[in-house]
Amino acid sequence: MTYTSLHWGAYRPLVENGRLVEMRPVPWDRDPSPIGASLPGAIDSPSRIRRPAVRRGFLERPGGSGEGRGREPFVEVDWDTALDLVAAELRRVRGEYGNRAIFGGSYGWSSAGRFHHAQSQLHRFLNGFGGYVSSRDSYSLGAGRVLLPHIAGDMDWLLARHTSWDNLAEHCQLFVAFGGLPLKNAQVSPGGASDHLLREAIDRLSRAGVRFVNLSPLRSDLQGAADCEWWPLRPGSDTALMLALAYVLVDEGLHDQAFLARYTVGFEPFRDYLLGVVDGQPKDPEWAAARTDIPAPRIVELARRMAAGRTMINVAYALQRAVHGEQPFWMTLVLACLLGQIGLPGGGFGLGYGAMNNTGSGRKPFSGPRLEQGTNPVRDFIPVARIADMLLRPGAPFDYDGRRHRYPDIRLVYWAGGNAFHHHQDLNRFLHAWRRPQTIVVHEQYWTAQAKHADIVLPATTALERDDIGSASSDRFMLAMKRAIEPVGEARDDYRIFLDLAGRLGFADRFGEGRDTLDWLRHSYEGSRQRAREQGIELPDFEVFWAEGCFEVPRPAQQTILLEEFRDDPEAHPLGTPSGRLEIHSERIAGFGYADCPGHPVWFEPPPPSHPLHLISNQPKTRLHSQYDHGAYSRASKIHGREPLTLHPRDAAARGIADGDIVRVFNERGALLAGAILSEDIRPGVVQLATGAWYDPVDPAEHNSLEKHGNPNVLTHDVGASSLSQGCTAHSAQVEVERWSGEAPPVTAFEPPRFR
Ligand SMILES: Nc1nc2c(c(=O)[nH]1)N[C@H]1C(S)=C(S)[C@@H](COP(=O)(O)OP(=O)(O)OC[C@H]3O[C@@H](n4cnc5c(=O)[nH]c(N)nc54)[C@H](O)[C@@H]3O)O[C@H]1N2
Ligand SMILES: Nc1nc2c(c(=O)[nH]1)N[C@H]1C(S)=C(S)[C@@H](COP(=O)(O)OP(=O)(O)OC[C@H]3O[C@@H](n4cnc5c(=O)[nH]c(N)nc54)[C@H](O)[C@@H]3O)O[C@H]1N2
Ligand SMILES: [Mo]
Repeated sequence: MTYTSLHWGAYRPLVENGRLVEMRPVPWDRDPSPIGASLPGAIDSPSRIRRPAVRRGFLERPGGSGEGRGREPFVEVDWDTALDLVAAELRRVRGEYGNRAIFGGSYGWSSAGRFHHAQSQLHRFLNGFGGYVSSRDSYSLGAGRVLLPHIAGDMDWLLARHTSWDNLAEHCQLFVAFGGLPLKNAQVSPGGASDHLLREAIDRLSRAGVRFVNLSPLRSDLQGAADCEWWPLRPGSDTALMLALAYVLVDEGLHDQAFLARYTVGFEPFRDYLLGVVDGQPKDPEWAAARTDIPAPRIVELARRMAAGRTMINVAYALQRAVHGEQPFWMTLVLACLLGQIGLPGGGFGLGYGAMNNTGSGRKPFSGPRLEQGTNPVRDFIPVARIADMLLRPGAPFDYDGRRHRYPDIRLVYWAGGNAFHHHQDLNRFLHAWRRPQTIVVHEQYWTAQAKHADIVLPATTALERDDIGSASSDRFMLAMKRAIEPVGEARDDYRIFLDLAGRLGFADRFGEGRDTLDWLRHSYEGSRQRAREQGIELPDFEVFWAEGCFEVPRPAQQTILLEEFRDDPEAHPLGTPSGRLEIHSERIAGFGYADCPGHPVWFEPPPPSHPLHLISNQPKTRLHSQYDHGAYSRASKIHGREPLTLHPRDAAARGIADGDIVRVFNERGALLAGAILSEDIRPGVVQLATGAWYDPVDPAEHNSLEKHGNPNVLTHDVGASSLSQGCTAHSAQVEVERWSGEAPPVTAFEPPRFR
């Protein structure tokens, strides 16, 4: 059987006359994602990169000015010319500036197959070449990933052990969801989502009588629950609401003092802040009502309900993708500590149920096949979202997780499997930064803005065009992904590209170890067999797996309960925190002395808004990030070819905007065009524009050019969440919206660049 594992599901490709005609969902998937339908047609569309290409000015003067990026036409060249040029540039830059001048962070999701994971391939290659400046953490969980080890434990460790849905269905009574449980997001898990769980889980919990509270500016963030209240709180105010809930629990003596004493440290200093002993301001429901727009009596009532039964408190990743994003995550943990249900069935806390399909699956998190990356001799790194700062301010200091570092001086950027013109904030600022390096090499499948803004573009195969293994943590199936179609145009596997480069640079043996792709699959499969065995999972022989096409990871007999062992015996199973316990106050974080992230959770009063509408640039329902924005499913959602912007009818009326109008959305950083959708299901004062529309400026030669397709990152703010994490803060942005009355410029995002 031939399967293709994508981040949004497993499919059986239907190929006729060598062309992909349909992606059929696998029969066992309970809720297949329609995003698969975007592949046929897109894979060999005009957006596909078919041949290696070099920016004209770069071909004339390699390593010269970067000002022509995104502006000059490309020249298509043959593979040997392109690879010789890349090898020569790598050698030149290393010779002149050293490996510390090469940035290989290359953030991005690339594709689901584990061997052809582009970022891993690049890292292995650059390590073999003597190292590179790397990036840390993620755009997903920038603040959370740095905070959690100080106060509860490693983020991945926690995520892989979340209380399973079956346990919640039996024991949970109240599910309080900050940022909801978005079905749109649970289409996806990194590495694959072979069986979609969330819709059935919400249904099961509903039938078991679980009551849901959706605390979110969008009603659609929690759908399908029988008993669900929607509390449209003010975006960015969750910490104030959580503090007031905590206040009621403590004020009314509903907090679990025995739990606090045995399993936590640092309640007292936090309590003094909560009750206003420190600053004269109790964080009571009246105080929070003014900041959240949730009436004080409702806050009191919710706190009492939370203490009266078994309660799960869940927080969407989105809340920490904001200025001071550490605070709502920390407060989620503190609230759960006060309720004292951590480690018990059906209660405690969740960090992103609904953000990814596999969270709560209850399957053993055995680590599947992976490519060894080797070791990186270069120590320099950046927190991933500080890329524009790095390129604009070489040598400048930055704070991160208790230490001060300096930005390296980057001359060559190498990217494979990510799209910074999708993921980074304040793209107009980023464009300036992106013109600074001497050389930018990009491997891509499609003519994304990132490819269009590179010097040397090498065409990569898609998952359908190569053999691979699909496997994701806590997923149900491991899949044999067999090539379904021939490579489109002259596309090559990232592996082969790096192998050929390594040959030119004299380390092909070290990089390729004499293996072909199938040898590598066998080799990495054997590695995962060992790790599986440690979890009590017996994988079949590779040949058997490859012939059968799939392996179902057995479900453990027992339900999973997060931190159950810690609760049973905290001395025998201490957490990875400095105290071994949950930290309501962290001595370590306090010791860092950061004014923007003190030793316990606090509320930071937001500055007055620069514009009247809060922008939510959340994850898109119709694609993964920017991937397959040019596919049928994503394009069907557009309005006059532009990304839909949802706003409340009241805000629309005040601006003379009707449903279906083209609107201009702007702030001090940039402006874009989008198509208006009017909805009562969004909080007034908030507009929502999903991420992922391919960046499409009217005139690439112009500074701050109007973006005409609806990429929200021309509006978002490029500042770190705090000195602790430097996480990205996409959700802290305000905008104004107006009707666009002129002729609308045509969308050209999906057209290839000009060629000479
Ligand atoms: N405003 C705002 N911005 C955000 C967010 C937000 O909430 N709001 N969310 C952030 C988050 S959480 C994330 S994770 C990031 C996501 O940002 P990215 O992960 O960078 O986004 P993708 O669109 O998945 O980019 C992956 C790219 O890899 C290419 N690709 C796929 N497979 C291969 C391959 O095999 N080889 C090669 N060479 N290329 C391949 C795809 O064509 C695509 O262009 O965005 C962040 N940006
Ligand atoms: N279909 C699809 N699924 C995806 C992805 C995708 O691109 N497409 N991306 C995947 C990735 S990489 C990640 S990291 C996860 C991200 O998972 P999340 O970060 O949780 O996803 P978002 O959609 O950004 O946010 C979830 C919801 O939080 C709400 N929200 C935003 N700000 C606030 C706030 O201040 N307070 C409250 N209470 N709510 C707020 C928004 O209404 C939003 O719909 O999703 C994954 N799932
Ligand atoms: Mo993410």
